[in-house]
Amino acid sequence: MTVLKFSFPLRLFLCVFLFLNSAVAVRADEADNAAGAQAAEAAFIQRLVEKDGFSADQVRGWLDTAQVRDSILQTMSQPPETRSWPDYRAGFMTEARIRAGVNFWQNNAGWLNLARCEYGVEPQYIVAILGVETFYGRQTGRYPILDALVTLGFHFPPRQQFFQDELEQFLLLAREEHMDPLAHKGSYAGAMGIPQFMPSSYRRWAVDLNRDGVRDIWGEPADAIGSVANYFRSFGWQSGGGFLLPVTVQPSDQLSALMQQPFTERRHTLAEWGALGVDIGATTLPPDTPAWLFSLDDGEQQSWYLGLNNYFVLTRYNRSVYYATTVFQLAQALQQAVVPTVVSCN
Ligand SMILES: [Ca+2]
Repeated sequence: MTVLKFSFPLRLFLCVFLFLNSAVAVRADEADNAAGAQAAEAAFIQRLVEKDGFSADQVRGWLDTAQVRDSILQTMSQPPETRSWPDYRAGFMTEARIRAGVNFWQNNAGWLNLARCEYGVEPQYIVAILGVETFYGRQTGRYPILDALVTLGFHFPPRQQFFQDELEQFLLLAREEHMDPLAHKGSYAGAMGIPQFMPSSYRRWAVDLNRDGVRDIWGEPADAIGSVANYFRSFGWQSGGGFLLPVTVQPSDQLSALMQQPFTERRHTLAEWGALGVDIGATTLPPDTPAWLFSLDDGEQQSWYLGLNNYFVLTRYNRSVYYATTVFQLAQALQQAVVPTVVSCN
């Protein structure tokens, strides 16, 4: 290896030169980013004028009012979830969350029963989703939705199209529901209200369960409950349907390759899983039942499961098996803690 040696004045010159050079490069990057954001905003405004009938001044006004939040960009740039399954689960399956869930269930039993009758979704899964998402509405987010969606739509290139689309959906929602786009807060990613719906989900699936003329998933638990139930039904929820089958697995190259695929891609019928070396044991389920294979490692051993239809629907809310399994287990804990009521749907 050749080692270059420089005199002190030359080293000083090189240091200053390199520092100035990098500062110029950073400023050039910032200028490029600013120019890119400006161009994207101009295209966005034009789209909303032509496609949705907004006025250009109105959209420009909202974009200029929004505050770009560095803390949101930092959060989005963090590496993905690295907690172990036991740590993740322990963060949600607390006594306080179960107790608050029982209270929420009891306080909203009538709405939960109505949602069960109208959408066929059992109460414990709705309550569990709301418990994991926002502690039953206590933690619905502190960022103005407009700030979050503008920050990610124009200053976070990896997902900018998704967030620009959600911003468009949010402005359409505000117009339809007579909401002030500046008035509502949510998560750093723009998820809103007690069930944390993104704007596109709000427009598509939110319902006015309490029939007061407003779909309000921030302030009305009834509407939050109905909206989650409607969302689940839309993704194929089966009343009384199954969730999980514990299985044992014969390791093979084929299964190892399958496990490299995303969870959603690991779909086979029970008969096909059997042929792939997954031992299901005794079951009354038909052999053509679809199921998705996954495993959880509790630190001591790896446990294998086949997720059934309703488990898969839970992953439509959040694609993580940690998330879906936690919702399922919280639902079981809630069901055990609540005295069931007799439901009449007439
Ligand atoms: Ca309502």
